[in-house]
Order: sequence, then C-alpha cells, then structure tokens
Amino acid sequence: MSINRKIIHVDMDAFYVSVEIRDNPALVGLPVAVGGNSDRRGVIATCNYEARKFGVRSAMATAMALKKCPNLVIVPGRMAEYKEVSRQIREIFEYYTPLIEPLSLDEAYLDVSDCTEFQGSATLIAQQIRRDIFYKTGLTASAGIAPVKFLAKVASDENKPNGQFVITPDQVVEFVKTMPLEKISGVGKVTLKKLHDAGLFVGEDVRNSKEVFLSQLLGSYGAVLWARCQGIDNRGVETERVRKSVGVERTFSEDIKDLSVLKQIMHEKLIPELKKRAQSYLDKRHIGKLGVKLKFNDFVVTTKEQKHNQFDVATFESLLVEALSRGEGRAVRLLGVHIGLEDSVVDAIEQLSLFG
Ligand code: DCP
Ligand code: MG
Repeated sequence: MSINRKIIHVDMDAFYVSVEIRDNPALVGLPVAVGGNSDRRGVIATCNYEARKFGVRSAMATAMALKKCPNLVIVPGRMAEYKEVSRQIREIFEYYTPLIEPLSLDEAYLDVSDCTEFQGSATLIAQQIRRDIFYKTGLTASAGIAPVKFLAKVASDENKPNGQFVITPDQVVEFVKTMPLEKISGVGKVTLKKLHDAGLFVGEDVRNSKEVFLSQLLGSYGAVLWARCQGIDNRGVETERVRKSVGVERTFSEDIKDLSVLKQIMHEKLIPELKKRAQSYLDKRHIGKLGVKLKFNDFVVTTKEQKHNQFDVATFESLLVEALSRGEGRAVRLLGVHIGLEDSVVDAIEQLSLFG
C-alpha cells in the first residue's frame, strides 16, 4: 500500500508564450509561439492554445509549425523574465508549505499534508495558489491534487488550461485503470511502443499483467510502472535536491555526423571545460560515473553512462561511440559530457557524528 500524502502539482499554462502575450496585448487572440528562427534549425519552445488548435507543438520545427499555421506569430524568448516569474510563484508556494520540489521554471510539486490553511483542504489550497499566481503575475496555472506524486502530475493536465483536477485516495484505483500509459511520467516514445506491441494501453492492462513480465519488457522501469498502475508511488517531495551530476554540453551550428569530429570536440573543448566546472565539487565528493549525451537531428536524446571513479578519456570515448551508434547514422545536434557525483563524504561524516 502506498503512503498517502496531499500532493499538489502546479504547472503554468503555455508558460513562455503567456508571459509574452501578457507583456504585449497586441498578441491577444492570435496564435503565438515563442521560439526559433525561421532557418531550418529553428524550433518552437512553446505556443498558446490558439496555435495548438492548428497542431503546433513544443519542440516542433518552426518550418513545420508555419506550415500547420501560416498566421502563427513567432516571438523570441526572454529567459530572464521567465526566471523572474518562476521566483514569484515559488514565493507563493512558500506561504503554504516548505515542501516544494521544482521540476522546471514553470512546474513544481508541493506537499501540503501539514498545511493548515482551509482546514487542510488541498483542493481549496490549490485553488487559492492559482488565484495568488494570477493576482501576482497576471498568468494562469493549472493544478493536480492527488495522494501521490505521479497522479498529481497526471491530474494537472486534466483540466488545462486554467483548471484543476482532484484524485482522492478512494478514486485512485478507478482512475488508474482507464489511464492511458503515456500519461505516466517516464513513459516516452520507445517505452510506449514496447507496451503497445505487448498489447498494453491503459493502467488496467498493466494491472492484469505480472510484474516479472513488465520487468522483462522494460528492465528496471518495468517494476516502477507496475507499481504506478497499482496506484503506488512512495517518492516524497524532495526539497533542495543534492546535485547528482555536473555536465557540459554544446549545440552545434551545423549538425555533425563524423565520429572523429565529435571526438575532437569532446577532447579539446568539453572535457577540459567539465574538469574546470567539476573542481569545486570534487573537494568534497567523489566521481561515481561518467556519461555522454547526444541529441540527434530529430531531437531524440540519448544518454550513455558507465560507473567510473575518475576522469577517463578512453571511457568517455567508448561511451560516445556507443551513444552514436544508437542514432543509426543520424547526425548529431548536441553533444554533452557529464560526471555523476557520489553522495558527499563530508555530509556522511557529519551525520555519523550526530550519533557518535
Ligand atoms: N519548453 C521548451 N521546450 C520544450 C518544452 C517546453 O523550451 N520542448 C519550455 C517552454 C514552456 C515551458 O518550458 O513554456 C514549460 O513547459 P510545459 O511543458 O509546461 O509547457 P507550457 O507551459 O508551455 O504549456 P502547458 O500549458 O501545456 O503546460
Ligand atoms: Mg506548463
């Protein structure tokens, strides 16, 4: 049985573009996107709901977006402004609970189990948070309320934009049964295809399967998905995450196909830069793994990692070769290298001394 908490997932509506429309009322009512240049590499970061009616989506190539919606107005992004709004909504959350886990600039989990506002009604707290956000920023947000994290996230999408949806503990099983599996965070394109090929489409299908079957199908994520479909998610809301990795990445001005060119960039630019950036962490922490990340020209991202306790050029190189082979000949848009950090030695010693 899962541990029930009162979790709210808050997610701003069409975030970047809503900020742009707020600050330029001439855009109200038009289909608008924030994003990319009109050259062949440009992409849309996000678009408003008017543009979504035409089929425009996040991460869509600008050229494609314009084909679907010729009147689309495309405006450049202003990251500093989005960060400022993010700070403002964070301040609102803090009034209700210290248990806040931001997932990106525009979304966060809040654990309001111990919040005493509105006699502890998470539904009313969520409503008030959305009002506070609108009052302070002029922007709308949606919210999901559920006893566990993954369902709160699914729920925040149910009545988007400017809405909220509650799943009470006794509604969990019924809700999960009919829930399409792609709604569960962690189920991407590849996983979804495997599930569909195995005849699994909604929560009920997974509930009727054996856990070992899911594990065979999906590896370690199989057990997680199986648990989710029972309504189980024991993850707590994690405040102030301990940094788990340090990385450096670069998007190229031209896509690159050639392994030797990628190797050269990795050796000459990325690894030296990573070493520099990692220095301050390595006083207190040990390296636990090395990793390479690639984004192919179709925006599919792949990451390959290996356990290792030091910077090892040969390992980075073999990870790059393996990651590149996953692209089956596609060119590379972005290359990144990172190290995974072990838990802090110093913190561990401090904790031990508490009991000493
Ligand atoms: N974003 C991006 N590239 C993506 C996806 C998102 O740059 N591929 C940015 C722009 C979004 C912001 O992150 O405004 C938040 O992402 P969401 O997925 O929450 O999307 P929106 O807030 O834009 O829309 P929604 O109303 O669906 O939440
Ligand atoms: Mg959003």
